[in-house]
Amino acid sequence: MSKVGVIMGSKSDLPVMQDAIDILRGFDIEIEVDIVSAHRTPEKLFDYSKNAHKRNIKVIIAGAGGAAHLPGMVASLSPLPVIGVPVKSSNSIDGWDSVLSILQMPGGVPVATVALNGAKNAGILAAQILGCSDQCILDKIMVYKEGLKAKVIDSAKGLK
Ligand code: RP5
Repeated sequence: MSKVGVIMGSKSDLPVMQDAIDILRGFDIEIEVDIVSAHRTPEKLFDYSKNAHKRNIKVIIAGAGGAAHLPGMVASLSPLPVIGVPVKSSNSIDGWDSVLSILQMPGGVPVATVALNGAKNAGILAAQILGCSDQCILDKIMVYKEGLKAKVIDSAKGLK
């Protein structure tokens, strides 16, 4: 089965990254979660990035805060699509540091960057990528979107 790799620079990122894990589990998508630090475990970063696609991982979600080099470095080494989650961490000034570190990649090395702490959307985007070649996942995404619509319509009831 195709998998999504969910990695983060520190265990302190887990409360934010849990949203990606939860939504992917909700779609019954297999995930592999790990801590990979660009600055503290550069050899592990290299090994992970060079080999993730050999374990049937199809998309990588990478979250990091502060000087957030993890998603960009993974994208530089891996052939897989990388979704970056900027995390507002203890060493972030106000979050913009993480956002810009992940967003402003040079041409040729894309990282699909979601909003600050936007791990839930990263999970949905990863599911949508897998859904391009897996009808079962695509069906679940359509059901999920119907659910979003129903919630908005319900919330408007009784307002008029
Ligand atoms: C980044 O530094 C991590 O991704 C984390 O967001 C931040 C702080 O890490 P800790 O000092 O909490 O381990 O590399």
